[in-house]
Amino acid sequence: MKTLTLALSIVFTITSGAALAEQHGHDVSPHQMQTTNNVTRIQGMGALKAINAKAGKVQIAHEAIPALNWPPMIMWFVLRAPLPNGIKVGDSVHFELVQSEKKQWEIVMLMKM
Ligand SMILES: [Cu+2]
Repeated sequence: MKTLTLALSIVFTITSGAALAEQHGHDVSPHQMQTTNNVTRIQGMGALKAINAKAGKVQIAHEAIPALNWPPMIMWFVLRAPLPNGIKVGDSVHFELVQSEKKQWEIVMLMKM
């Protein structure tokens, strides 16, 4: 009986983990982040994967961002901050995100680590 309970809880853990990954969307505001006038800045770390200077976007393989319930993943971000001099694809970066009016998380600070 104990073995069965344990097995069931393992299955449950794996399933909920997968469900969480599927829910990871960047245009939806997580409910715990609702604020009125405060600007919430979220810290992130990762590796720079690509730069699209023309579109003002950077692709980052970011680490998990618990504050947003995001697992590690590779994604494009709108860059609202200047691209640091000499930064290149492959560099480790630290960044800060602010949510846009369209509920999109955009980079307002990008720094090479
Ligand atoms: Cu992401």
